[in-house]
Amino acid sequence: MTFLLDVVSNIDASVFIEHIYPKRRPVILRGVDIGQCVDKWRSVNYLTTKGGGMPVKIHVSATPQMDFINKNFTYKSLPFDKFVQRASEDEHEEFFETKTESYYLRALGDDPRKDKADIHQQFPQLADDIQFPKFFPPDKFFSSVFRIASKGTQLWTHYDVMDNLLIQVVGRKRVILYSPADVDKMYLNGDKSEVLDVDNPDPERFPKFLEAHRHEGILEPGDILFIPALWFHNVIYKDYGVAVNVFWKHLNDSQYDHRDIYGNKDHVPFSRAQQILDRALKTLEELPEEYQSFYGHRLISRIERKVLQKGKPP
Ligand SMILES: O=C(O)CCC(=O)C(=O)O
Repeated sequence: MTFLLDVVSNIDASVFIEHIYPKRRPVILRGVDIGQCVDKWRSVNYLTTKGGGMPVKIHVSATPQMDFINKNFTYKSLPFDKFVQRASEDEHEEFFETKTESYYLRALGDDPRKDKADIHQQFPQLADDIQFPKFFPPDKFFSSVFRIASKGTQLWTHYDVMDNLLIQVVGRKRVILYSPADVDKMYLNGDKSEVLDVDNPDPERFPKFLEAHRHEGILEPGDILFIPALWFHNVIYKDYGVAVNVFWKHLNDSQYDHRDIYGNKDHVPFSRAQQILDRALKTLEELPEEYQSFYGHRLISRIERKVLQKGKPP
């Protein structure tokens, strides 16, 4: 079943905070002032000249549908200006594998092993062009991530643990989201879904995915998509595209893994619960197999009863 994402126009911070944020549902926000980037960054020449030649690590793939689980792409490094030039064109004079290869930048921090991405740190020459809406307290800010890709690039379906404003600056983007309530239909491998082709999922391999509710919309330049933590999302760049997303913390600091730099490491209580479960399952191995199965089902029933009592996420 497909639902269209709600589009809400010209709202200010108080409407977002009081009426939209508490619902914890994705929504497209149109007409919010994000600064001059929408006009300025439309020009590839402006972006390359201002952005300069700092090396950036990018994903390069012969096919536009990028697959993180089977890694059908390679990581390469290019100067930022060269990368933007290539991402903005359909065919490349210089290339790594094929002249129609796709490029994707997910900007990293200064030290990619330790630091979070922050557009003000890595791209200060461009950062002043974009204004982030004041929709959350500054001390809850986590990271701001430059995302630039070739036309047609599709990013695998995944969830993040932070709340997210995906600010679309250049080009149109199709976004598809699935509620956390559909987690058991997503065929997860960590934070990523194994269902690569969300438009034509293999019914033999992924029968339950067909029952997931799909929430779909098109982002136009200047739109912002609010993606609440744990909502699965998949994007297709309908054009060469430039976006910045801002992650922030909805929960207390202590519930996030302090080693997380991407905003996708599971919450600390869940990681602890998983370790405890591993120990519980190991303990059951003291019994013969058919007893393990019996008590395993009792554990599942307990978890189901407990989770159902808490109500379903949106
Ligand atoms: O628009 C993109 O490139 C991907 C967005 C995304 O995955 C995110 O903001 O978490």
